[in-house]
Amino acid sequence: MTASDTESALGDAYEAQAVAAPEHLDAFWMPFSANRQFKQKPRMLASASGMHYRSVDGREILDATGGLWCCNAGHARPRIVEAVQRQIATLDFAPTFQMGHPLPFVLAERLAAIAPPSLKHLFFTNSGSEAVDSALKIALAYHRARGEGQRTRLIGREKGYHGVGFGGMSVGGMVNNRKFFGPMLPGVDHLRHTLDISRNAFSRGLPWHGVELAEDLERLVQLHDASTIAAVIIEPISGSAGVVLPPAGYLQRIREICDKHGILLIFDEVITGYGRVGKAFAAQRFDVTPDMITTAKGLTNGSIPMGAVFVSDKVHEAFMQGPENMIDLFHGYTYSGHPVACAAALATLDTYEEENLFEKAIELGPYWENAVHGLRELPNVVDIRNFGLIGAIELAPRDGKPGARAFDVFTRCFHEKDLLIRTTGDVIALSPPLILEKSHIDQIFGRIAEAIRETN
Ligand code: PXG
Repeated sequence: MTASDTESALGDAYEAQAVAAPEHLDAFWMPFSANRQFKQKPRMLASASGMHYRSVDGREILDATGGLWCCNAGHARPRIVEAVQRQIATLDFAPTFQMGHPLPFVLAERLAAIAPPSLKHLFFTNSGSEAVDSALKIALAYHRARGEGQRTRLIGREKGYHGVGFGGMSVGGMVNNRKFFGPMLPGVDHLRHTLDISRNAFSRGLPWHGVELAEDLERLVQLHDASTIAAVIIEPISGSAGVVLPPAGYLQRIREICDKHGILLIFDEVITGYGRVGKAFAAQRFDVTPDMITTAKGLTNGSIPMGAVFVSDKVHEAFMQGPENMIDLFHGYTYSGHPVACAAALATLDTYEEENLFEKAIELGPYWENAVHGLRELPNVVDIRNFGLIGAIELAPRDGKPGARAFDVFTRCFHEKDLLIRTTGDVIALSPPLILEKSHIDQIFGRIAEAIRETN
């Protein structure tokens, strides 16, 4: 056997291992999962292409969740695959601490070009959680650099999800993500959430009621004093807590109050970024510009882990004072600006651009909206929410068993309907790849409707 025969035999062996159902499931402790339940009846994906996964038992599964809100351009896109393959063979790793390589510079410039005009500086991470913790640290250090180091308080919102670092968890507002882990960061407070089914059920697009909830921020300023508050972090649209939309005018009002009091505003766009709502970022769709935007997921189309914080000129400038030989931000990750992740991100941006994918949520939005609201009369449906290519169907919980009904719909969809959806509590949350066509929308809602009807 020649060396290249040996290599290709090894390649075949790796490939075979990646698509067959594994014999042993015990060692992998799965994240955010009911491990024992899963391991009794696994749901296992082996390969993917375009709008579909293929399961280890050979079924084609229609992906209505973009993986986990990441694969905005669909799966296994040729440009991304090739860019990653080439880059890993050219430069597998290079440090970015006091060293450089071209790609993060090129990528940062490309990203700045699609961001709101004042957000021109990019800090790279490996995940949304790290992007959030980086943004919170930048906010604290920004105030200190300007001589307002007493501004240390961080404000999040109920039902917010900002990942799982101690910072993101502390400003987050989902009870199960918080209650097991002790006191978290001190000096954090929360705005009330904006979900109000009693007034806004079955709203199409943004809900009309609730703009006054933005005044909560004014109330917290009265309680703590603006001089103690560093930043407010919110998702323009919350995803993990079950798709919570901002009432019309709410984000504008939050921006005004932040401006009035010198508080930084951070939009966590880990799920709304990269075309999910019909522009590159929700900030542009809602015409509200924050001081920082945190992103991940769609940045590389989910292909290689990467996150990015977009930082405003104003914030960045505060760090570029003092002696030039001083490190300006004592923060970073070994893999900040990893060459393979950068290559994946650049090819992802090319794919989005070539296929005009940031506009797809506007083009298909009305069809999507009609389709999701078409489920309104089904049993147990208590609310339907939508914006861009995001949809949520909220079911009434079973007595004493919150989440169980939606989870049954989810497993029925996977095993019997060849459809991947995502549920959180009793909410079915949908975020399909932006390459979908009307026929996929019909399939998604046809199959979900059957599953809801068959679930008691
Ligand atoms: N911020 C937001 C707004 C997110 O949605 C994170 C931060 C954390 O990103 P990482 O890359 O550290 O996971 C997220 C992640 C769901 C779901 O089903 C959403 C996320 C993750 C897993 C599931 O809604 N979002």
